Amino acid sequence: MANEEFYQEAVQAILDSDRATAEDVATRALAAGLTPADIMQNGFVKGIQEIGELFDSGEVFLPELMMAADAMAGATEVTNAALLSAGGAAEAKGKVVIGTVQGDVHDIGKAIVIAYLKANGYEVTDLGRDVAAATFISKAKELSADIIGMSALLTTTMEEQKKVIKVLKEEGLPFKTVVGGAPATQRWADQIGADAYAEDANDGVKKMDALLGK
Ligand code: B1M
Repeated sequence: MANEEFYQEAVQAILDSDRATAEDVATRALAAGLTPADIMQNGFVKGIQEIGELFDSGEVFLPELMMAADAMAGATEVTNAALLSAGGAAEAKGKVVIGTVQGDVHDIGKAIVIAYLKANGYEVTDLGRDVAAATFISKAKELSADIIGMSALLTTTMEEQKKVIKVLKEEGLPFKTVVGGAPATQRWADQIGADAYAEDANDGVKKMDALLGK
């Protein structure tokens, strides 16, 4: 089966909100030699973006969006498991605490970022979603983290990234910060004083490596 056919099946599984098929396509694509990044970026992510556009234009509603997200979560679990079994350095490059900011429940992208970080030798603590600024900071202190990673998918919740960084600066805390999520940009990161902006999971690894001199 050609790669393109897997990509189309992956897009369709998300459009159909069909978790079982999404998991099956991911499993077959990996067995056929596609990488987790290939099948995610060219297939499943395209599908969830298409659903997002349909939601935007009022052609699908929140229940459909939630079901598509569930199918996406199934595919992500399969590809993330493959990433993790392939990677893993002997000694951790650094400690990262990561979460989706307060008021925001989008966590599909964060799950992908976490899998990439772990596969590339980072010790990662997932704080989950809807994480308060105070929790990012107290967990980073408790675990002596090197980096705080914050994901935000809503223009309204991006402000939470700013809030965390403001407190860190006020308290003179040493943690590096990386911000990501669809509405975040390098400009936003500069504006709020984040140490780095990451466009996607791969970029997240690169930016954290650079911050820690790895
Ligand atoms: Co929502 N949603 N959603 N949603 N949703 C968006 C984000 C939206 C753009 C859809 C739209 O209108 N077109 C829109 C936001 C508009 C805006 O703010 N400008 C939106 C809205 C409005 C909402 C609700 C308000 C809808 C409502 O209730 N009326 C609501 C908000 C709930 C809340 O959070 N309080 C809501 C709810 C949901 C669901 C629960 C149904 C579901 C999320 C399920 C889940 O995550 N468990 C959902 C989904 C699935 C989406 C879309 C369709 C897809 C998001 C996604 O998973 N993308 C999204 C539309 C879109 O993005 N096109 C949309 C795939 C994922 C792999 O990409 O998350 O960008 P992404 O992650 C990437 C990079 O951004 C980066 O790497 C990842 C991997 O490459 N990255 C990082 C992300 N975090 C990073 C952190 C890093 C580094 C890189 O370091 C720390």
